[in-house]
Amino acid sequence: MSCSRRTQSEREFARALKVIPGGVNSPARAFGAVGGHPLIIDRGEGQYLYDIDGNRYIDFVGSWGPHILGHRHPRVISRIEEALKKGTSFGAPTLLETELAELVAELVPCVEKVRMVNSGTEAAMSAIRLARGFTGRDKIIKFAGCYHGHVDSLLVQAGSGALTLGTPSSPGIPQGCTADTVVLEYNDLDQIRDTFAQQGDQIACLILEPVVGNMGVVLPEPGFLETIRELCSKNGTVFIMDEVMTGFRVGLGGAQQRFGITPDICMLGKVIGGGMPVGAYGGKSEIMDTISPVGTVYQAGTLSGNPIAMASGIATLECLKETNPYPQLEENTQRLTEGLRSAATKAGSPHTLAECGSMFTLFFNPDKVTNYTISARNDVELFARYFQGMLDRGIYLPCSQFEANFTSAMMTDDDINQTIQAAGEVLQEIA
Ligand code: HOZ
Repeated sequence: MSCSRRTQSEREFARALKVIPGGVNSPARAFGAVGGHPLIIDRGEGQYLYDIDGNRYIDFVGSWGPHILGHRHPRVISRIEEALKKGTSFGAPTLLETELAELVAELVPCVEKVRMVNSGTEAAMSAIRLARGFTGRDKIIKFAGCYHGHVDSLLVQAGSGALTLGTPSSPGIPQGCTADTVVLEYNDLDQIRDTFAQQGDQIACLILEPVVGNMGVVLPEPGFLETIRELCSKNGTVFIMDEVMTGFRVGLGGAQQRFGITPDICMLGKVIGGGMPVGAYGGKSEIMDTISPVGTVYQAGTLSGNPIAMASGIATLECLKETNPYPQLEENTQRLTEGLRSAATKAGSPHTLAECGSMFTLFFNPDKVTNYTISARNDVELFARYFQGMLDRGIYLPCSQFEANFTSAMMTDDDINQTIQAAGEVLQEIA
């Protein structure tokens, strides 16, 4: 299938540019690193996206993670429709909020209590404030290449769009906001041990992505999460896992269940909203009860726990719980990455592949990517050519070498074969 006719998207993007900065409502979508213009999407159905020119694409973005069940899953849509009949927002408690909170507490190991917000950024901002309020300390540890939304204190050597667009730290953030942020290299245990030895009693929290999805997929090396758990417990530091991407994605109980390491607090987003704007942070009651109105750490939101978003999240988590698509998802993803690996080897492209559950990255880098320094050496020009070649063949990938690819439960053998075949052609072409 050739999808080179994208004239309507081009025209409509030019129109958007006049009234929206960069034509997009989030910079990661702008195609800045790959050239050309974004597709303007008309609709999604299962594993496919359709642009306004009528082209169909196999979707490996899945709205950057939420659509593990594919687009417009019938159970999700019908639950949303049911909720819509009752009203869109009340600013008062509903049964749906308790129902989703109960599901999250049942499925996610660290969660005893959970607070719903509207995005991953909001969850990160609130979790950091909570940890500081709970411990009475100011310092936080984050890792280079991890991305936790556009929170001021965390937008330092950040991944995702910040890394893609070459601005891993942003103007507009007063120096004071990041003065208490200690940035360390992912997977470097010596650095972490030294930092705790020197300032352990001042560190409110350590925040990380347990499997990084925002400098491409980077896995924790054996012992990394275990040692962090130990050091945090010993030093009275709140261990925050950012499971916005990995939650309900690398397994029903997220990365914390997969690796058997329980943080004190975790952040959730993406899959928990089933495609609606939801974020959440939850953990031990002892810590969560520091939040207002039980405690004094303030955090609020007019649309938090929105009934339509809750309905979408409940349907998604119930469906995941009942159907357990994870083994199949993992098998499909492995078959795909094996195919990509042999296509890249055959074409002589410098590459490594990383995968976890239904997340993966084909790195244009001959070295195993274990941290930000190595990921920064990826051949982004080669990636841009690969991306465009795949798009022309009806395969929609994240428009950045530094974002995770996601498979969905709707993908068939044919979709996987078609993707491997396309990659083989493109990699030969650009070699
Ligand atoms: N946070 C997303 C990437 N890791 C980007 C979201 C978007 O631009 O839509």
